[in-house]
Amino acid sequence: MMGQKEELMGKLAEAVVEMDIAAVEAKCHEALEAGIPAFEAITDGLSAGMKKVGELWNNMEIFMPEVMGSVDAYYAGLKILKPEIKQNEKTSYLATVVMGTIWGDIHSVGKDVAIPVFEGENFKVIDLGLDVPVEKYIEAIKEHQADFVGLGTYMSETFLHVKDCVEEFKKAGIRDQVFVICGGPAVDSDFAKEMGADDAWNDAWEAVAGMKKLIAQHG
Ligand code: B12
Repeated sequence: MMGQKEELMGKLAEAVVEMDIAAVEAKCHEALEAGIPAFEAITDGLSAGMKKVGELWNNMEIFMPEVMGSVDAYYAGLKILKPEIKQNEKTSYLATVVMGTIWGDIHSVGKDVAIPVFEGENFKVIDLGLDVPVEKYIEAIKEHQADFVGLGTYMSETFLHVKDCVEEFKKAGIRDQVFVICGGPAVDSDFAKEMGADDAWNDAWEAVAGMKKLIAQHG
């Protein structure tokens, strides 16, 4: 059974890489019929496929049309699996994350790939959308008593907004209540920290490891 499950998850991931929506949908149904928990199919199948797409993209082995094709296949699978996540599959959340693409920036793919990866790792995520003004982050941090605020910054210029964001969080008296984390291709961990954030990653899976580390270090 173990081997069969791994094989199916491998095929699901491969179908995402191949941009094959029909195959993704078929494999998702097959996974559910085989009794594989939806959460695991998202993490080990769909997200694993997007991870591979990210690697191929970074190595310039594929280009934007392929990335977008894989994202479409990914969403087609997510549409089938997400409603099947049983409440008891999520014992308790590790932490709550409010996140969105920062103002001046409308790149959405990175955020939409990162969110299910975080959810698959048992983080509760509230998606604030695109072009998010600082006031909206502040409101959401308070409303959801967030542990993390995720700033999606996909250009050098919008990465610089992190500094203003942190200043405004301080003014609102909430800076010490949340970990401020950033993501996107243009981020740099040291520079993010210089701007007052806690950390930054250009890879959602590395971010998960880093977020768990922050929780462990600070409680
Ligand atoms: C697709 C794309 C677009 C699409 C966006 C479509 C969409 N719906 O998102 C379109 C065509 C609209 C676009 C527009 C522009 N773009 Co553009 N775009 C890209 C491109 C090619 C791919 C981005 C992408 O989807 N990557 C795939 C995802 C999965 O990767 P990712 O975003 O890094 O996300 C991963 C991690 O960063 C992490 N992550 C993501 N979010 C978060 C959040 C948190 C909190 C954490 C912890 C982690 C995390 O998880 C993901 C998985 O690991 C990049 C090139 C590149 N190298 O990235 C340029 C790029 C980002 N764009 C760029 C530019 C300049 C622009 C434009 C200004 C172009 C123009 N002159 O019009 C406009 C800006 C519009 C605006 N105001 O935002 C530049 C930015 C350069 C810079 N360093 O400043 C890039 C780098 C291209 C380049 N080399 O010049 N773009």
